[in-house]
Amino acid sequence: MSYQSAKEKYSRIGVDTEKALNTLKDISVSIHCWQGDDVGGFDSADALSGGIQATGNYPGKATTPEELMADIDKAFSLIPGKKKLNLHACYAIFDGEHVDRDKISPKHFEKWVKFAKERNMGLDFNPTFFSHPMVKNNLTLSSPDETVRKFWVEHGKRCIEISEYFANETGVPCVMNIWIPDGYKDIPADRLGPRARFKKSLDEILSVPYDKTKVFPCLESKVFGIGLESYTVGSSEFCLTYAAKKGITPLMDNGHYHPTEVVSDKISSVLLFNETLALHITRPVRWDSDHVVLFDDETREIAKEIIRADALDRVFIATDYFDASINRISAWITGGRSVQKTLLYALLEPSSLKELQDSSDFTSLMVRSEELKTMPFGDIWEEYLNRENVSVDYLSEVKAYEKNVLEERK
Ligand code: RNT
Ligand code: ZN
Repeated sequence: MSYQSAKEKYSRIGVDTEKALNTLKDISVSIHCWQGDDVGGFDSADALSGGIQATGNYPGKATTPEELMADIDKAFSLIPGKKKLNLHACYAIFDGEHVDRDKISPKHFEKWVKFAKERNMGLDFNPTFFSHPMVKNNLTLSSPDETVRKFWVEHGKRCIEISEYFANETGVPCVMNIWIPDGYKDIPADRLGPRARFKKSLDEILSVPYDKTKVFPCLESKVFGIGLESYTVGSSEFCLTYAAKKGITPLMDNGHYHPTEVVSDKISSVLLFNETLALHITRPVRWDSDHVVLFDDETREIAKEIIRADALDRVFIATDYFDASINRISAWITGGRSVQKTLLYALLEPSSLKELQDSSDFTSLMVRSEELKTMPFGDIWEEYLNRENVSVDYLSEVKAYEKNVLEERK
């Protein structure tokens, strides 16, 4: 009932809600596994490092692969749409023998592949260049110590092989994102050297033969990390230029820029010079705090830029945040739904707005844009959830799971 009347209202402004709903259900969003255990992983006892931080101590955190998988199942059952699972190398599962990160291989991810296949899902991957004793003086791929640099190059190479294994097994291409924390707390005496070594390391990693239709290596830039405030090796300029020159995919995380810079404004430029673009959608509060993604202005603007550019087949959309202060399953669902919601909101934007801009009718553009904000968007969203067989209210399900499963964990 309410959907029918909302549909008519949108139709009057030239928007086809059926088309929007059909497009949305096929947009794949890669959900990060690391919200489930505060970026802990299973391969080492080392604390989270690399200038990133998960704050909070909400009870019930997953501490085994089985628990994390169960939590992912719960969260995914309440997130509508097509999903991929985004894994980090530190989530390797060792049955008995333990190998270091420069020696990991597909067999350490067999259980994840089985998990993904049973759910008809693709897998994305990330080498883990942090939380490890071989991170020396906050450096990995840019280290002046050849033993350290080589160790991490090997890790990167192994991860390309694992990514190709994921793609072959699941039949879905694997997006493999390289992010290194490397940087300096205080003013460096040499800015060029570390970046030159990083460039060389990347060239070495990417020299591993891989099928470019199956593995999409990405490079994620950053502005600063905690304890690494003065200099970041993998800056925006470095990563954008490297990716464009090498024909790999640049990755933009919207927590990785100065506070008044917005990723929504960067997407169009990057799309003009790169085949593909990858995004980490997060919510920075004053810094790269990785709060849960909400249905907020900037996330909506990011979604609009993807849709307006007609670039759904060129943009890899992924989430990246970690809040340990609230129920982690709820954090996953709220963030996952928010991304989907912003995409729906963007799909419901009338193309006539562009025409108003081109005819320089900025008065009408402002008025029409404001009118859009009170359209019955919620009714279309609810219709989507119903069609996806996902309940509108997830809080009661999350609370029940907390009581029955999370509270039982010691
Ligand atoms: C860190 C980057 C990076 C990580 C994950 C865990 O600032 O955003 O993407 O969040 O790799
Ligand atoms: Zn990120």
